[in-house]
Amino acid sequence: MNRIITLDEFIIRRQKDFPFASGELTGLLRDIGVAAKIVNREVNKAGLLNILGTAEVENASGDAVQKLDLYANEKLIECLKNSGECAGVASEEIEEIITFPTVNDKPSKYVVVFDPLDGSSNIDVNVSVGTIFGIYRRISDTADSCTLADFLQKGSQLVAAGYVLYGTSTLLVYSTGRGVNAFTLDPTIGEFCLSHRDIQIPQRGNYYSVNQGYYLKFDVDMRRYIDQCSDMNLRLRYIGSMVSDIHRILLQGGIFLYPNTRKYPQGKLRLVYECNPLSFIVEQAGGKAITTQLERVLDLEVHDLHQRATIAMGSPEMVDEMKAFVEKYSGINLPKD
Ligand code: P6P
Repeated sequence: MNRIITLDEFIIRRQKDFPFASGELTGLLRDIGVAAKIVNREVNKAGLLNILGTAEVENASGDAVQKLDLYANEKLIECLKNSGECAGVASEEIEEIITFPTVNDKPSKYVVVFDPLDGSSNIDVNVSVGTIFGIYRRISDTADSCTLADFLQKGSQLVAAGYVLYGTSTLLVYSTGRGVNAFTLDPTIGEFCLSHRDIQIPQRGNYYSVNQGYYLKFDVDMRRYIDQCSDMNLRLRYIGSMVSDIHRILLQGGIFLYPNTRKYPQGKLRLVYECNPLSFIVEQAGGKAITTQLERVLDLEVHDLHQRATIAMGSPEMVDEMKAFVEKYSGINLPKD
């Protein structure tokens, strides 16, 4: 039996890979791990507490908020505020950024973006949900409070990103730009333990993941591409929880799509705290992440905390094929005559 390597031990060991690391990012990642354990404790017994159902409020994106969303949001804010390594946060659940006072007069170098409980409409039917996070180094003066500009950096500026998947087991998957590793929570010892070292996404897979119910609302090029996936006998897997759908593709290969629709002409998924962090992870695992307008997601200009984006991400060969297909059928990038 391999020796157990806990998340804390792994993060501390990896800090040695960064000659100039001074421990702040290490501390921040460990604090996120603590928040994940706290949220997991409640997610796992949500059915026993009065925290199921909607909270009768809407979030910044106009979505109905689940009670567990608010719980997860509060716990993440609490852990990050007390960490002393985070200058502020941006959350799917909150319209504006939250700036934190310095802890022990020590300025913080980082800010964190997160979706505290993605896919939360699945909670009441016991389907997996997830927390998504991204970490940026501040571009504002660390002597002052963080600013909105710290959060509107491109995804390519992320210094770390990851997700927690509250599923049949609870996994924390993260990258600091040197590959992707996953840790499974062992509830008997209360530790995340290394379970998937240096994840490499398969070059191609047998799954495509899209909300087929919107088929007639997609542009014709996307409909034809989805038809091709079906003609190639790919298997459709879509549970409406992005973290779960992406995790399957990360491990087994495939492509995840959320194209634009009439209801969401810019796409439904949020760029800052859904698409960018997950695109960072997928690229770090050797995959690709583009919009259905064929731009690299991590290169997108960010002008609003809650801006939406279309997305096609997963196995590199399948994303390349989708790109070629759309170029051929939609005239994008055809040589100008
Ligand atoms: P639809 C959950 O609300 C979410 O943000 C993602 O987790 C998920 O992939 C998507 O929306 C599901 O959206 O329109 O297919 O229900």
